[in-house]
Amino acid sequence: MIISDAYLIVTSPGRNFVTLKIVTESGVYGIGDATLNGRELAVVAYLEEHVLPSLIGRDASRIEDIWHFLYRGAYWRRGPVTMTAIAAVDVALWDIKAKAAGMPLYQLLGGKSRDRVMVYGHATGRDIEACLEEVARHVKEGYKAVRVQAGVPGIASIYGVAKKDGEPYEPADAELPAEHVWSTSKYLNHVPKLFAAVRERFGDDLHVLHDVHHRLTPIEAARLGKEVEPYHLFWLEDCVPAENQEAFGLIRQHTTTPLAVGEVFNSLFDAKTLIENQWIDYIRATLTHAGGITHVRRIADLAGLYHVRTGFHGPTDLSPVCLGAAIHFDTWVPNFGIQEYMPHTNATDEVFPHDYRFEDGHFIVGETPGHGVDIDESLAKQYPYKRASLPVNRLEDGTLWHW
Ligand code: CS2
Ligand code: MG
Repeated sequence: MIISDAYLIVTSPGRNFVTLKIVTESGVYGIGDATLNGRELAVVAYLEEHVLPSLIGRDASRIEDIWHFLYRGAYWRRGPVTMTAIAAVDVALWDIKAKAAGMPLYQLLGGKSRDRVMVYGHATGRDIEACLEEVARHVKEGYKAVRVQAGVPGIASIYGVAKKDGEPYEPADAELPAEHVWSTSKYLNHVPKLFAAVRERFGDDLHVLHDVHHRLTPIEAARLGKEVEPYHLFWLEDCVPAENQEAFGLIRQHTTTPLAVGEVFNSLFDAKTLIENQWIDYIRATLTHAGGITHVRRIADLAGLYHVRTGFHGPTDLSPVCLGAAIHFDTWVPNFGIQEYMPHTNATDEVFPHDYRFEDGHFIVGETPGHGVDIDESLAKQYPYKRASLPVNRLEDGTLWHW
């Protein structure tokens, strides 16, 4: 299983994706997702300049050794670019190993812990009523869990809400960072009304999630967590920026609302303190940004010791390759929580043919050897890369805040 070639496919069917393809002398190949939203070409440069040349001639079956060659051998360890690059190599190698073994990836990990994987969809609206209509659409489509995000009166543009109701939400929508304005007080005074309206309309059984998107201070998050307890959310996500893991200890003292964090994490060390102190309930770090299956498996195992479950990040800025591999991981991992699911566009799904399928609010994993996702390279060529940046956020007084 000697690696004979390794190259990147950058394509933009509606948004940018970076895919790594590793080919072995036997012709068996694997693919990995290397997409880092708004920083795609940084990962391309890291892989092409510092990783791919050293893969040629290596034994593709030695996944653990190659992982450490790229992690310990990097010297400048961790960080989103490095760990996304490592993840792309890792997932491609697991894809090769499963194909060579003639089995779907979940079998190689340890077999099924469940027959289907519960997902949560995104219900958004520029106001509460519009959001409730989106919740109703998701419930009709069979979703058992829905993330709700609505506009806030007095805030022109807010995370998670498309410019036009019913349109897909794509934050990286400008070549250079758009500048949004944020008001914590307007948000905190308004958002509990959203959850009250959802419970009023849809009752208690629907799993309701919400993403604060890194914008509160710990005591503000504690206030919000306490105020929404009557609506028993499935989770409150990213309520504060998580570089300071200890902040979650303060939030935890004040509220029983479950907490989720970690989509921006890229290694176990970003989450270790949070998990060991049981300051969170769900860990969101997913395969593409946290070093691939080899590393995320270790995060999940540590989390399992402390009653923390997985809740993989899964927006449209992660490709179907990430989603496909994640569904295999979700099907195996003992401490599975939930899988985020934002449907990709038809153009994206055509570029990335796959065997996973959505059914009644869940994903059913495919049985194709490997992770079950491929890339149509000739179709991919039809969608050239176009720089797209994530927005930035300012407070009303102009302070550069967290987006
Ligand atoms: C969000 C993401 O899905 C989520 O939970 O936090 O959509 C996030 O904004 C994007 O991945 C940023 O590229
Ligand atoms: Mg999020």
